[in-house]
Amino acid sequence: MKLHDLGFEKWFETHASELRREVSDIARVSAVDRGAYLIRNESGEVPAELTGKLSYMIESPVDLPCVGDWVAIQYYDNAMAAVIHGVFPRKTLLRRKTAGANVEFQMIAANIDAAFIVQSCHFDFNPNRLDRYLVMAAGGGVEPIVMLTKTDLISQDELQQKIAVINSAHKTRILTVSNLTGSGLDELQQTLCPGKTYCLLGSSGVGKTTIINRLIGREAFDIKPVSGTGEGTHTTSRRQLIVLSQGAMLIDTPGMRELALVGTGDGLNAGFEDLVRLSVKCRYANCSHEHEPGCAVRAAVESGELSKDRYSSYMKLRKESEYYEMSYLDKRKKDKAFGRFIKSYKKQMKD
Ligand SMILES: Nc1nc2c(ncn2[C@@H]2O[C@H](COP(=O)(O)OP(=O)(O)OP(=O)(O)O)[C@@H](O)[C@H]2O)c(=O)[nH]1
Ligand SMILES: [Mg+2]
Ligand SMILES: [Zn+2]
Repeated sequence: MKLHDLGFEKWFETHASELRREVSDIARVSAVDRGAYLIRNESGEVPAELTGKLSYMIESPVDLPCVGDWVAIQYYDNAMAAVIHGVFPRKTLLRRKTAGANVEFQMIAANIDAAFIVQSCHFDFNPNRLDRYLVMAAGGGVEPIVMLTKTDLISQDELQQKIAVINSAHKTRILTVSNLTGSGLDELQQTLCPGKTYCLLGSSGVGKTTIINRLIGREAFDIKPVSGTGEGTHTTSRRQLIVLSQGAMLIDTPGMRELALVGTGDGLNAGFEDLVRLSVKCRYANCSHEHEPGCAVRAAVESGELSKDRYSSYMKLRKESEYYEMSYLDKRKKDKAFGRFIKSYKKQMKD
C-alpha cells in the first residue's frame, strides 16, 4: 500500500514544503485519544505521540492532529513507534462548536472527501438536525451525502415521504440502506471510491458502525441494540479510520449527543408535575412506570386520567436523559481503556 492509496496527494506536499524538508516520513492519523495517536503508514498502524516542541507550539485544539490528518513523523524502536513533528495543512475539515459559553471547536476529522449524514428512518429522522449537519459539512468544504438507515422498519410509502421531505429542502444525494436486509448496500459500495476518505456522522444508534461491519463483511467493531424507544446507547467511543479492502477509507464516529435533545432529571420532572404526583402512589419507590406491578402512573393511563401521549412523551424524554448521562460515563470508561491499550501496546513493543 502506498501513501497515495491512503489519500496522500500532491496538494499536501505543495502546501507543506517546509514540513517536508525537516522530516522525511509521512503517515496518516487513524485514531486519537487525548495525546495518544495511532498513525497509518504503508505497512500498517503504529502508535505515536507529539514531540515536545510541537505540543509547546500548539495554541488551540484545532492545531492538534486529528483523525484523517497527514503528519510529518519520525520513527524509533525499529519503526514500531513514532513521534509527530507537524501537521500538514488540511484540505477539508469537519469540526463543530462545542457547548458552553466560549466558542470552541471540536475537531471531528480532517481531509474527508465526503461525509455520510446518517439518520435512521425510524425514531431518528429529523430534518432540522439534518440541516445542522449539512451546514457543518459545507463549512468544512466536505461533500455531504444523506444516508437513511433501517429502511426495513418502515414501509416504502413512508420512505418515499421522508425522501420527499429532504428533497424539498436540499439537492443533496440520498442513499437508503437496510443493514438487516442488505438493501441499498450495493449502491453504497459503488459510491465509495478507492483512495477517497469518507466520514459517518449522526446520532447514536442509527447504525453507523453496523454499516462498516457490513462493508467489511464481519463484526469487526462493536455495535449495541437500541432500546425499545429507539434511542441508541453510545457504542462507538472514538473516531477511527478504517481502510476497506476495496480501497476506500471510512471514519466511524461516536454519535453526537450535543446535537440531540437532552432533558436532565430535575428539568424533566418540572414539566411533568401531574406524573410526579401520581408516581408517589406507585407500589415501589423506584418504579420505572414500565412493567412493575402496582404502578399508579400506568393505572392512570388505563383509566384515562392521564393521556397516553403525555405518558409516552415523558417516558421518551426520561429515557433520553438517563441514557445520555449513562452513556457519558460509559464513554469515559472506554476512552480510558483505549489509553491503557495504547500504553500496553507501546510497552510490549519496547520489551
Ligand atoms: N432494523 C435495523 N436495525 C439496524 C440497522 N442498522 C443497524 N441496526 C441496529 O441498530 C443498533 C445500533 O447500531 P450501531 O451500528 O451500533 O449504531 P451507531 O450509529 O454506530 O451508534 P454509536 O456507535 O453509539 O454512535 C444495532 O442494534 C444494530 O443492529 C438496520 O438497517 N435495520
Ligand atoms: Mg458506532
Ligand atoms: Zn409507576
